[in-house]
Order: sequence, then C-alpha cells, then structure tokens
Amino acid sequence: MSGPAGTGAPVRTTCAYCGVGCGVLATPEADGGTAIAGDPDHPANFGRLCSKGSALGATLGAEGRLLDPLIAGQRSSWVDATALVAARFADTIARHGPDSVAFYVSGQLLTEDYYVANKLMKGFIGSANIDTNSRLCMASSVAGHKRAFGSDTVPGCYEDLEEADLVVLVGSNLAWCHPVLHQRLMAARDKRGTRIVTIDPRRTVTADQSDLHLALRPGSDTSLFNGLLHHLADRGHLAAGAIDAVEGLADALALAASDAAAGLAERCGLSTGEIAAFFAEWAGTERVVTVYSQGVNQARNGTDKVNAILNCHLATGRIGRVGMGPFSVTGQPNAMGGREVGGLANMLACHLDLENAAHRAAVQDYWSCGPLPQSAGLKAVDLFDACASGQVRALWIMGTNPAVSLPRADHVRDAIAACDFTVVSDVTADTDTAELADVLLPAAGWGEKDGTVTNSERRISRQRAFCPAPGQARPDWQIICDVARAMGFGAGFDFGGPHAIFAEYAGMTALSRRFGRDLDLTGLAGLDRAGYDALRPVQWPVAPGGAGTDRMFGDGDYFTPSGRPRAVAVAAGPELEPQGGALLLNTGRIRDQWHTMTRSGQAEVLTRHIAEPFLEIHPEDAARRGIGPADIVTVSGQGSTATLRALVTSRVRPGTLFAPMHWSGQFAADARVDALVAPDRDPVSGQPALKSAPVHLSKCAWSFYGFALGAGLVAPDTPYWARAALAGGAQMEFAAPEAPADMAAFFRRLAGLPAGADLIEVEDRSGGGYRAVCRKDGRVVAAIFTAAEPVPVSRAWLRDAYGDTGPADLLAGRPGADRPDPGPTVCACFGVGMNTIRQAIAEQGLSSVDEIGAALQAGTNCGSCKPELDALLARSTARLAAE
Ligand SMILES: Nc1nc2c(c(=O)[nH]1)N[C@H]1C(S)=C(S)[C@@H](COP(=O)(O)OP(=O)(O)OC[C@H]3O[C@@H](n4cnc5c(=O)[nH]c(N)nc54)[C@H](O)[C@@H]3O)O[C@H]1N2
Ligand SMILES: Nc1nc2c(c(=O)[nH]1)N[C@H]1C(S)=C(S)[C@@H](COP(=O)(O)OP(=O)(O)OC[C@H]3O[C@@H](n4cnc5c(=O)[nH]c(N)nc54)[C@H](O)[C@@H]3O)O[C@H]1N2
Ligand code: SF4
Ligand SMILES: [Mo]
Repeated sequence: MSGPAGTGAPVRTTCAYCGVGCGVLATPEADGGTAIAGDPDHPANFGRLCSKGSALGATLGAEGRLLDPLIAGQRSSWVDATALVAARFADTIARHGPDSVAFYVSGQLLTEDYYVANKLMKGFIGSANIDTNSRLCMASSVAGHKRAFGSDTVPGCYEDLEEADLVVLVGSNLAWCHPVLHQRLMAARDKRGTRIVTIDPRRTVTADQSDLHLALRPGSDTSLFNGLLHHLADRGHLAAGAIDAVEGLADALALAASDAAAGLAERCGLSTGEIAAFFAEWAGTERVVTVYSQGVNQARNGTDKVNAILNCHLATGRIGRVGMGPFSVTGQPNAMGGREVGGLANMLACHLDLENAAHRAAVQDYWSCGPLPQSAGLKAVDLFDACASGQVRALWIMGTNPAVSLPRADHVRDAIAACDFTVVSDVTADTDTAELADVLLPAAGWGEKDGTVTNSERRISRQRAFCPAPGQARPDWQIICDVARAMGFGAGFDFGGPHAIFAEYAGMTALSRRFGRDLDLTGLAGLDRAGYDALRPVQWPVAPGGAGTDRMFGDGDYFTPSGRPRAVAVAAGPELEPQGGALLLNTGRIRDQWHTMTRSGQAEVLTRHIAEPFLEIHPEDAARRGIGPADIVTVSGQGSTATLRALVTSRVRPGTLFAPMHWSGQFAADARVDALVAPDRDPVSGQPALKSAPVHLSKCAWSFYGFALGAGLVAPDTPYWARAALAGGAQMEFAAPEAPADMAAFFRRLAGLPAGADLIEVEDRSGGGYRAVCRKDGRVVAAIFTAAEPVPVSRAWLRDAYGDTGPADLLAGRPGADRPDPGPTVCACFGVGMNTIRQAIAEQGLSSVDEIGAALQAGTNCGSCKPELDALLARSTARLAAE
C-alpha cells in the first residue's frame, strides 16, 4: 500500500489507548503531520477507530514534551542521569536492603519495557517491590481468573460478542471506554438481534443502548449473580454433570441459595420484575457473553464479584465455546502484556508463581541471576504508604501518574515528596507526579518506540515507530537497561533492541509450558529482527508452528491442580450505604479523555465533547442542598476537597454522585477526585475500591462565574478554574466567591495581555456582569464573559467564533439570528453540535443514525458518537409521541 503523493508509506501500528487494541495506519505527511486511519486488516477493529484513536495525530507534537533528563529541575545528560539513578538505587540497596527500593510501572508500557523492569527488580535487585497501575485496574480479574481457572486466562475473544445472542455488560461503560468493541457489538445486533443487558447503578450511554438496564444498588453485584446462580440451578439450567465437573459448585450453590432467599430485590435496589426478566434472559439463552470491567473490579469485594459471574458460566458450561463466556475487558493498551511478564508484585514472569520454589529456580536459571524474592512485594497502595513511612527510600515511577490516579491522592503526593529519591520516566514535562521528582527521565512516546502490546482478547500486536523521538527522549526499555548496566548487571541487559527482549521473553515462556501453564509464546521465540518487525497480530497461546488460539477451555481442561474449574462460594458484598448525610461517590471515564489527560488533553478536538470536571448529582440530592444546574460545588472526603461543576441529572441514583477521574492539577484548580477516595482494598486482589467513596457535598454560594478564551491564558487566582485546549490557545472556566475589584486588570492577567492592550468592554453594573474582548489586527486574541451566576454564553459558538475575524456581536456571547448556535459538540470528528442535530432531526424528519450521517456527516467517521445520536433520536421520538 502506498500513501498519497508527497507522503511516506503507512506504518502499521496499534492504538496508544484502550485495551481493544485497534490496528492503526499512520502515514507521515509532507507538512510534518501524520494521517491516522484504522487498519482494515487488523482483527481487533477491521478499520474502525473511535474518537480518541482518530485524534492520535493531534497528540504527536512536541508541545508539553519532556525533552531532556532533568536532575533537580536542571537539564542534564543521559550519562549523568543514568549514573545518578544507578548510584542512588545501588547505595540505598547496600545500606537498607533490596526491599528499600521500588518500581511503580504501568499498563501503558510496552511488553519489552515491562519485561526488563520486572527482570531488573525481581531478578537482579532481588525484591518483588514492583507493582503497576494495573493493580487499580485488572487485579481483581486476575485474582478471580486464578481462583476459577488456576491461571490468569481470558477465555474468549471479540468475535464471541458478535456470535452471542445475549450480551450482559456489568460495570462497563463499553460505548465510551471500549468504543470499537461496542461498535462491533452494535453492528452484530443489527444483523442477529442480539439482546443487551447493562448492569450499572448509573444510566450511561451504554445503558441507553441496551434492551434492559438494571440500575442496581452500588456493590450488590455478588447478590445479583448469586441470585442468578440459584435461579439457574432451581430451574434446571446447570450443565449436565456440573456438580462433579466444577469443584466447589455445591458450596457455591448453597451460599447462593441463602443469599437469594434474603430479599434479593431489596438488596439490589431493583424490582422483582427487573430481576426476573434478567434471570429469564440469561437462563433461556445459551449463547451469552458477560462482559465486565471497573464497576466489578474496583470494589472492596471485586474478586468475589468476578467469581460470582464466572460461577454462572462454569455452572452452565457456557465458556470456551463460540458466542459464550465471561469476558474481562482490559483498560490499558498493555494491561495484559504487563500481567504476562510479571508486572504485578505477586507474580513472576510467564504466569509463574513467586511462592513456588521450582518456578523461582527455573526463572533464576533462565536469567542467570541471584535468588528471587520468595513472597509478594508491596502492592500499589501499600507501596506509597511505605514511601511515607520511610521503608521505601528510592522509587522509580514509569508511565503513570499516581499523584492523580491513586486513592487518597493528596497523601500519595506527600508520600512521593517524602521519599528520599524519586525518579519519574514520562513523555510529558508537567504532570502532577513529575513535579515531585528528583530526577525526570524523558521517554519516547507512541509513534516513536517499537514493541508489542497484548489486547483484551490475548492478541499480541506490534506498536511500530514512525517518527523520531524529540530532544533526548529514549524508549523506556533502553532507559531501564542502561540503569541496570550502570548498576553492574550488564550481561542480563545487553539487548540490541526490543526484538531481542521479545525473543528472550518468548523463549522464557517454555518454562510456562514446562510447568503446565498456558502462557506459551514459544512459537514466536525464534523471530529475528525482520520476523519481529513483520509480526502480524496473533493470540496466545502460540505453540511452535501454531497460528494462535482464539478460545480457551473448550476442552474442559483447566490449570488448577485437579484440572477442573472452580466455583467460589461468595457472600453478599459489603453494605455501601454511607452514614451521617454522606453520599457515595462513583468515579470513572468520559468518552473523549484518557486518564490524567497528559496526551488526550492536548487534542482540541477531544475537548469539544466535555471540557470541564463535573459532578453528576441526582435532582433530589441537589434540591436538598440548594444546588442548581452549573453551580459550583465542593465535595469532601479523606480530609481533602474537590471543586466541581454541578450536573444535575437523574442518570445517577439518589444518594450517589459520579465524577470523572481525568482532571489533574494541570487542567483544573481543584478537581483531583482521587484525593477524596478512601484507600479501601479488596482483600484478595489488593485492588482499591475506586467506585464507592463516602463524601460530603455542599454548594459554593459564590457570586462570580466566568468563561474566557485566549492565546496566552494563564490559570487565574480563583478557587475554581478548568482549562481546555483550543485551536490557537485555550479556554478557561472559572468561579470565585466574589468578583475581583478591577475586572479589566483581572482579564489582562488571565489573558496575558500587555497593560496597554485595547479592550472593548461591556459592563452590566446591576447584574455584576462584565464582558470584554481584545482584538489584534482584527482577530480576536482573547475574550472574557463573567456574571454573578453561571454565565449562559454558548461555549460551542464562541469556540468557533474565536480566532475567526470575529463577529461584531461576539460580546453577546451567543450567535445572532443569522448564525445558528451548534450547541455542545456531539460528533468530535466533524464538529457537529447537539443543537444542529436536534434541529435536523426535527426539520428533516431524520429517523436513524444513518440518516443523520447522510445529512450532517455526524457519526460517519469514527462512530463513537453513534450511541449519543441514537439517544437524541430516541428523545425526539419520545417528544413527538408525547405531543
Ligand atoms: N474514553 C476512555 N476510555 C477508556 C479509558 C479512559 O480513560 N477514557 N481508560 C481505559 C481503562 S484503563 C479502563 S480500566 C477502562 C474502564 O472502562 P469501564 O470500566 O467501562 O469504565 P468506568 O467509567 O471506569 O466504569 C464503568 C462503570 O462502572 C459503574 N459502576 C460503579 N459502581 C458499580 C457497581 O457497584 N456495580 C456495577 N455493576 N457497576 C458499577 C460506573 O457507574 C461506570 O459507568 O476504560 C478504558 N477506556
Ligand atoms: N477514582 C478513580 N481513580 C482511578 C480509576 C477510576 O476509575 N476512578 N481508574 C484507575 C485505572 S483503571 C487506571 S488504569 C489508572 C490510570 O491512571 P494513570 O496511569 O496514572 O494515568 P495516565 O494519565 O494514563 O498516566 C500515564 C502517564 O504515562 C505517561 N506516558 C505515556 N506514554 C508513555 C511512555 O511510552 N513511556 C512513559 N514512561 N510514560 C508515558 C503519560 O504522559 C502519563 O503521565 O487510574 C486509576 N485511578
Ligand atoms: S477503541 Fe478507540 S481508544 Fe480503544 S484501541 Fe480502538 S481506537 Fe484506540
Ligand atoms: Mo485501567
């Protein structure tokens, strides 16, 4: 395939974001940009991409990048930085032992990076103190898989969602978090009429797209699935011989029966009719896939939730066959790869066990290293506690932003600051975690480095470099190997490139085979550099001569000592109802941002969907506190606060709140919601309960609200602000208890304008409002709109008008009659707003997503907004019906 004239050939790579693992074609363009398209030949996406994937090209610029090693904030060289890191780690180990140092790594590292980090810590430093942000993400699924299957194995593949007749989505906002997989499911539904049930306390866009939404009481999933298990047994739906074939099933059934007898509907907060409908669908459909994600994993009983789901599939034999099975969808691009190479503190590489002496001896032999640690190292939350207490004295954080993403984040920030020596490897210069580092190491990012990732369906794909790394940035594997060599572990880390690391890792999986485990890549062990470069996506296990494996366990063989799968008797979950006027804070993701926004926050197209940190509040809870739409509210918990914009909606249950996890100190004044989250953990997996923090809520009775756009905006000195990227500048929301005395001075400071800059001002003395615009050479360079109440200006219209020659009536804050207000952006690819879509539906009588696409282009590129288009159609149909 060749690119258009004047451009390079497309490079096949894999998306940097979620665990769907879509194939991407990246084509360098003559102007230095990169054209991004879905790879039609990649079996994860067959050419599709979502809004985040489509915008990857906009995140490749040098802006915001960390370009040089920094020691105490000063530019340095790799020679000096590597020597310093090696010396400080070696010295700390010599004085305080190997467990006085730790690595905290990430499911966003490539498998090769992960492999050498783990080899260095467990094999050569001799400590198991390496944990990963996957602890916050997949640990309960890993533990649940191991309890049930004897191994951390995802049984099925994406095709199963297309071949199923019923897909149950538990604690998964698939439409926003795994959009391309959701699109595949929707396309299959169009063909075969797949039924979809969503189980989520919140009415998400995914729930809108389902046949049945069970807005269960938070945390009651184990009871619901216990009830289902009991129902399946009661109505004769267990597989023939299941009681003997599945270890522990009798006990699981007994506990399920007693749980089901004790007021199931009441416990789950659902009607008996809803429960009966769900049970009947599940029982009556053989081809059922149960997809689950963070609403399951991130709970105090996350592992039990996982096993409650697995129990139902094992008991009915609906696993390992086409269109059936439990399916843990992974979050990060390489959450799976990290699990494979032992990135968690309680695992060895290749799915071998730290506690098993024979496994340890085999690994020691393969690596030619000293004795391996015999027990698990510190898990994420404990690891940062150990930094605070002085047990860990040297810490290396790679590819993750724990000062934002870990529970009790203010404590974590203090713990990192308190650690004697902290190293951070990142692609971004300014992150909340990077600010705390003694040494900052610039990593090569997506598009600049080579390696492999494994997606949710065990499929290994290559990420390939297509542009040079800026400044002195280097791939993570190289940074780690250089430090290892400087520590004197040369022979183990003399790799000529990621292909050599991959070959060593793939060869090592022979140990997994030898011990009867499933993680087998020996079919790829002989790849040379050319073979590695040409590697096509393949699902492990890959035995020699094999073509990979789509489904596991179809033969009924598991990896437990008995070879039989295990059902686990799980008790009802903990009562989550908070006491003393507290509310339950649920947290998660939005469609167009990725985690702490270090990359996605730079693409202006991705800020058009949602540009501010918000808090979903049920109307009853809002009314009780006098909170109106768009008010600013304070949420408090764990001795910390967050200041957010109120979004009053019945999408959340009364007594519960929802806030996105994305906003960091770089993008907002005070919106790090993890500061409020308690560090409660699942006792089996160590995964924190990030979806159920008790918090208090109050309204900020303030009288100064504003919105500004400009080229040089700086964060104002107000207790609320939120910044978002905008072509040629930024936009800023802000609010404060009182308006500043000198509004023009406030605007000049905010917009970075010279003292003499010409302003056109309008002041509304009675209403406390102020509006001003500054033009240069006829172009708008900055504008501000403030009021004593949340300012009702059209952000979408202003964003379009900004940088334009600027309509004369810009200060009106909304379009004149001749210029329609597009409303908030729904389709990010073509910038189509909600008002435009609503109007077209009404005026042109559009009745399907395809018709909207034909009329407005919305939804015709990446398709991520199709669920929202469908919801707009449904609402307008409902309105017509009501008229
Ligand atoms: N756009 C976008 N996509 C992403 C990411 C991103 O940052 N942005 N991150 C990726 C990563 S790393 C991950 S882990 C995945 C996460 O993907 P998801 O798990 O789908 O996303 P979340 O929004 O974290 O949470 C899912 C849902 O769990 C629900 N929930 C809360 N409590 C309960 C409960 O007690 N029971 C049930 N049944 N549900 C509950 C929440 O209301 C929420 O809607 O997304 C991946 N994809
Ligand atoms: N309240 C709450 N908290 C949560 C969650 C939740 O649902 N609710 N979800 C949890 C989950 S599932 C996850 S996965 C975590 C995610 O949380 P984090 O991992 O902390 O979030 P990211 O923003 O993805 O951080 C990745 C960092 O790596 C950098 N980076 C990107 N590419 C590279 C690279 O190639 N090399 C290096 N060295 N650095 C790179 C980025 O700039 C960024 O700073 O958050 C967890 N925290
Ligand atoms: S679904 Fe979107 S974010 Fe996830 S891998 Fe595919 S393109 Fe990337
Ligand atoms: Mo995650």
